[in-house]
Order: sequence, then structure tokens, then C-alpha cells
Amino acid sequence: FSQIGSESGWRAAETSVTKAEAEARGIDLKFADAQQKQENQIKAIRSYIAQKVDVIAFAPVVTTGWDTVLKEAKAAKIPVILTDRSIETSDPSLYVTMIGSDFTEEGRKAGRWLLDNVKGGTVNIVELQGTVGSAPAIERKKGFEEVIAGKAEYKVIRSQTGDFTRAKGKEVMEAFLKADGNKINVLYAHNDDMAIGAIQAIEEAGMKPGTDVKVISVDAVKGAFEAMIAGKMNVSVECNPQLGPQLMEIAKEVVAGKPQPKRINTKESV
Ligand code: GYE
Repeated sequence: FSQIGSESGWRAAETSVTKAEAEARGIDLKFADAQQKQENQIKAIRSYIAQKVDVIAFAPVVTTGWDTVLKEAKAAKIPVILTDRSIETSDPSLYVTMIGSDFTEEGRKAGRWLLDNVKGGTVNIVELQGTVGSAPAIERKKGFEEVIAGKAEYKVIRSQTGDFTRAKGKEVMEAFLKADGNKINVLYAHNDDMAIGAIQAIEEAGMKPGTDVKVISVDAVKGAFEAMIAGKMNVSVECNPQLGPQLMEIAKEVVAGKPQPKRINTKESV
């Protein structure tokens, strides 16, 4: 299993559940953390091919640039399962299935919460995007935009990446606040870690997160619940990191030759 990194609470949960599930099922799991770098994931996949593993699973950090290494896996007859994030490829036969969330729908849920709960006059929104070129960043942005499209009072006045981390979320929010200060009514963050970093920046700027700036986020990790209880975050759209049990089941089925649907969605709410 080639993991993206350990950038967020979500990722930490996905990693620990995946490891625990493999162990519980007697599956020998080789695990590599790519520190959010595609080149490291490609290296890990190549080493799994060299080791002649039965199944390769990986969470692709970005959507493009995988075809070459996946062709090598195919040539070695090793099935590939994508977890969590999707890829763009000209040849869908390069992977068996993809297990993960519908990120576009998560973005829509965030947008719908906004329309239902923040009303009256102009609503200025700043957006903290996830990792550039990653499926969750692309799709959470798209779903949110889809819902607010044509509603002129809702304006995304700034949008920048915070790479899914607390530190970057804080840093970028500081820049947003410097530029626009109390014009900002809403923060939409593509994950909780960036939102939690941004909440700190809002407080340090002398404003009240949750009140002066409404905070909308995605993942629903423990830190988000703590922030919601403290009144500093308004909503977090659920993104379930517990893909491990399904992944291990499907890995066994794939080895046994059972056909799989091309896409397996996780069930989630708000
Ligand atoms: O939302 C974010 C993480 O791909 C669903 O990656 C995952 C995202 C998750 O860093 O916190």
C-alpha cells in the first residue's frame, strides 16, 4: 500500500485502520509513506512490482501521471486497487476498482449548508483548497461552485491552496485576512486540518471564528468536533477514512478472480 503521507487527521485515521485491518485478516501489508510526493509513490509501486506482491493498492496524491507505472504493474500481472482518490487515465483497464468518497457530493453538501444557514445580503467567501491537482481539491471545489452558481450574493473572493495541512491553512488564512479582513464572512476549507489552522489565524486577527467568520469544512475528524463544541467551527461534511476493511475484502476477492465494479463509493453524511 502506497500511502500519500501524513498530512491530516483523516490520513492518520486511514493509515491506522488500513494497518489494523490487514493484521486482523492475516494479510502481509507492505506500507510506504510518500510524504505527499508523487515521485515517492511511483518508486514504492515499482518496488512492489519488483517484490512480486499479489495486489498493489495506493492513494494517488494527484490525478494525472500514473499511466507509465500502472502499465508496468499490468505487464507484471499485478492487480491495482485505487483507494480514496481517483486518477485520470486514457486506459481504465490499468486498475481494477476505486474505493472512496464522492468528493463532488461533499462539495455540494458544503454549498447546501451555506445556502440554508448563511443568508441576507452579500456573503463573501474565502476558500482553502486541498493539494493542487488532487481529486478531493478539484471535486470539492467543483461541487461547492455548482451549488452557489447563479446566486449572485454568494461570492468566492479568494481561493488558494493550503495543501491539506494545518500550517499552510493558517498561513494562507493570515494572508486572506491581511488583504480582506472583516470583509470575509465565510471560510470554506477543503479539510478540517486547514480549517483548524485558519481558526487560529482568525482568532489572532481579533475576530471570532464561527461567528464573525462562519467556518465550513470537510472530513469530520476529532479536532473538528472539538472546534464545533467550542463554537469555532459551524459544520464539517463527513468523509469516511475507514476504507481499510473494504480494501482488504476486495483485495482478497480480486486475488480470487471475482469481478469488481469500477467505482465503490463510501456512505457519508454531514
Ligand atoms: O479529506 C484530507 C486528506 O483524500 C479524502 O486527503 C482525502 C483527503 C482528506 O489530506 O484531509
